[in-house]
Amino acid sequence: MGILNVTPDSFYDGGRYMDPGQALSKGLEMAEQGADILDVGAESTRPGAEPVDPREEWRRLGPIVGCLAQKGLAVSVDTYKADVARLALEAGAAMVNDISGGTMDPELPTVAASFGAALVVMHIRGTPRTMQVDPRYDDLMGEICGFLAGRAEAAVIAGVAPDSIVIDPGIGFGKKPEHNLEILMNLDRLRELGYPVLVGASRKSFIGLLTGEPPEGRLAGSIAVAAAAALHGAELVRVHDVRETRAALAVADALRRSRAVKR
Ligand code: HH2
Repeated sequence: MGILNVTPDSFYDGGRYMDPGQALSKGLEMAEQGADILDVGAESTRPGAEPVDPREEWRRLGPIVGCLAQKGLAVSVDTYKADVARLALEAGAAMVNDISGGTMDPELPTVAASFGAALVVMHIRGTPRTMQVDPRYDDLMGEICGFLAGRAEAAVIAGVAPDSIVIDPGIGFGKKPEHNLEILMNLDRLRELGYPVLVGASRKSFIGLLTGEPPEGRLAGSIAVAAAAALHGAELVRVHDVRETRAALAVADALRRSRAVKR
């Protein structure tokens, strides 16, 4: 899943794709490099971010979602707002990526269901504005699995087909660096819920803490995390750098398959 943020303030690609022409070129480039899904977002959800008005969100998204979908590409819209999701699905998006797991706008799963769209159900603790204020867990994996199981069930009750649901532990969304590492090493717990697992760790700050690099210097660390996530059971990874990640995943996938070979 290639990331395309049409925002002025995303933590890595903010301000680069506000011009629809540039956004479109980036989307097409990622598709050529091997992205199976293009995840287009118009509100940064980095720690401390403030919500964007839904009309402004759609003003940014509209030209991009429609154009990419018309080219036959699988477009995901990164929004937690049902009204924005509806407009994107009408314009041809095939997936809604909801960082709140349906908790911020309970109508969102119903909207996804009415279009027969795929739905990413992500775990978050709090809101982007508050989530990194000393997050604590008694049982990290148990609490994330409980949340995702409940939210996926709510989506199914709203009419989303179970095989259209993807779950995501929400790396960096109400998590300390050590939480992110523990999640990445325990993805098999999430797989037990029976849904494909998505991991989005690309260029996030815990990688910077490990490598000492700013977002611009976190490519190598991000590739290491994507490969590790794939080896531990992630079926999808959400990344800024499609070509490099594709190559790493080809190797990780070969390694994973060879584990299954019995001699
Ligand atoms: N991370 C971000 C945004 N959306 N969606 C899912 N499913 N999983 C994630 O981990 C995830 C997400 C944050 O990253 P990014 O879009 O690069 O930055 P920003 O929120 O600043 O736009």
